[in-house]
Amino acid sequence: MKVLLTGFDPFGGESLNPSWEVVRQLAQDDMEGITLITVQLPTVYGASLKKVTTSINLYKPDVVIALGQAGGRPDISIERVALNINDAPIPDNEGNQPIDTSIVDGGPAAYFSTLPIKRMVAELRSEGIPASISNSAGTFVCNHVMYGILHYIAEQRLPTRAGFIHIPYLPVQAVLHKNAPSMDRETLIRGLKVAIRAALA
Ligand code: PCA
Repeated sequence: MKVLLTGFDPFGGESLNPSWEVVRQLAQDDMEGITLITVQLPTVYGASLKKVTTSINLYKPDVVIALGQAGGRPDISIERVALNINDAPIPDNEGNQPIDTSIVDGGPAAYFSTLPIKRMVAELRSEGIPASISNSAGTFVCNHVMYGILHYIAEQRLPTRAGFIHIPYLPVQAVLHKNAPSMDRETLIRGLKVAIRAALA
């Protein structure tokens, strides 16, 4: 099984992005039976999408899992749905801040994840890792990428399954945000391995 796993570069004044920290580590760990392709996406509207669709076209993965930071969330959240909207609460890493624009003009209002999201949550919890389904990936670059991946797969009629996972701050980030929850690196890495296996099962 070939899995394309993506993480983002830091944004919003953070010095790191836990999504890339996790992806970077997983690239070095061997996961039996899985060919893992890892790509870093810029936290930039448009450019992120271009890079991920180019990677899908190049590597032809069976499964695409994109990861992003969701500061303030307490657990590993498996996204259910991506909306056809860009509504940036802050500028992206190139200063773009689209407000209420479509990702794809005339595209469907939403796409559902094609990963087994309930199974992924159940497996994570059974391994003692806090996880839940999320019904909104937000309206920033993560939602943009999730929508764009699912739209590309639909348009190209690929058999590829895809979805998005948001993860909390690392403790080293959370100390700078009063009362923010965090999850440690080891748990995130273990959790992502469980989630990837569950997605492929
Ligand atoms: N999180 C942002 C974009 C990049 C990232 O890691 C988001 O939730 O949209």
